[in-house]
Amino acid sequence: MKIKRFSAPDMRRAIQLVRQEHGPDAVILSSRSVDGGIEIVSAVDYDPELIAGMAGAAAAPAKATRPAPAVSRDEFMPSLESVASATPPADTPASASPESAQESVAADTQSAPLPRPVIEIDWTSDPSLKAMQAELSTVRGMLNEQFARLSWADLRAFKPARALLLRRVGALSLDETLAATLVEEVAHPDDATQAWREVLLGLARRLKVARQDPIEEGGVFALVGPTGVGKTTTIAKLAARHCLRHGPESLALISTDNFRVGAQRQLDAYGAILGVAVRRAETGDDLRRQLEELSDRRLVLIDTAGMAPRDRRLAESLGRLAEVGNIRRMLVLSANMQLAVMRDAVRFFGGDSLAGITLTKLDESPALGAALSILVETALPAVWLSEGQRVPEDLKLARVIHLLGWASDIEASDEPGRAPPAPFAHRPASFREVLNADV
Ligand SMILES: Nc1nc2c(ncn2[C@@H]2O[C@H](COP(=O)(O)OP(=O)(O)OP(=O)(O)O)[C@@H](O)[C@H]2O)c(=O)[nH]1
Ligand SMILES: [Mg+2]
Repeated sequence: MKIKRFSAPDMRRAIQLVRQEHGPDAVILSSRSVDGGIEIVSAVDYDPELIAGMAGAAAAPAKATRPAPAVSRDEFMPSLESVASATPPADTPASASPESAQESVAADTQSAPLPRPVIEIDWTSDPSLKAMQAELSTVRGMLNEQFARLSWADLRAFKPARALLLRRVGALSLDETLAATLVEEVAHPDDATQAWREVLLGLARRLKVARQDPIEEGGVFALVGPTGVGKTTTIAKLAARHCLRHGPESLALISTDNFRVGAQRQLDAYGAILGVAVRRAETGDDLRRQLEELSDRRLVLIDTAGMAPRDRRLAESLGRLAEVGNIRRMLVLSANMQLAVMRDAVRFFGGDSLAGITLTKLDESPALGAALSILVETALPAVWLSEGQRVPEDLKLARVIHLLGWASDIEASDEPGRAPPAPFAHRPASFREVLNADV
């Protein structure tokens, strides 16, 4: 790279000098008015990295406090034509001598006035790159589809028994990868009964449930989850069970749902029926104080406001719970939610810090696949299962056999001539026989 400083009485003359010396490829690095004329620094064989390095070094102290603006190559290096037509800025300080028409400036000179801005070209917003990106993602989608078809065709051609089994497992609406893994693990795919048993056992091995009923353990539980999944109803069911076993004195209910009119009243109504005091906590400090006062209670159940996982207020509400220690957060999910929605809820309502998952509305769920998949994916224990609106009857401590019973009975009921799902209570015995195992 060659850099030179040119001085001339006016811009037109200066440009001519640049052209004569550097030719049409010259790049103007800077221009300023000086006593009796104009001074231009230009370059040929331009090396942007060298310039950026020099400019960056020169601008380093300022960068610490304020980042340099991104400057495109065109903004940074005006063409000869645009500079020629521009008038030099009036307030630019003059210092160089006008006498010398041309003064050589070495590329490594310390004294040359070098441009200050750091060059940062944002290639990611280049339209041609964006178009290419879009095209690549279309091609990837098409390839994925082709591969998916190929694998199904291959499976049918070379492993017909597994293909049939995969179709049967598909009726459970499990996550596809989980379903494929379960089928792959089957040792006796040709024996349909044995193969189905192996699939269910594979699923059973992956499911966790609470060892003991948390109501018997006691402690402080907050039920969290999306809107309308049945948090308050589940609290009412748990409270009623607790009252039946241990009396109302050792139980307290707290509502932190301050967002909606009527939310408090719903819990108050259940509290009044059971003879249990219902408290209200508006802030983290408030909640801490209430819990201190209730430290002699065997069980404290906290009802929270139902919110969409991405709701801004969720962070505030969860922050309030996190401020106070020793609260076990129980995520409530409706079994008929889509798997993607469940994943979102797990992520936003606490992920690994959750104590477990309670599934509601099993009675309204055509398949349990999404619920079973989220339990397998998160390795969180299923705690309670709710299968209706009746308080307190329609709640059960989750057991693997219940979950599998629901899933497989619903699957079986799709077969013509099969009876619809039997009521919850009648399933386990026969199901144990099918599995021939203690789950
Ligand atoms: N079918 C059926 N309905 C249920 C079940 N659990 C709760 N419900 C009903 O679902 C509706 C919502 O229940 P709530 O307990 O108010 O739900 P929530 O999660 O507290 O709702 P928000 O506080 O608004 O977020 C009510 O009509 C309940 O009766 C269940 O297991 N099965
Ligand atoms: Mg509620």
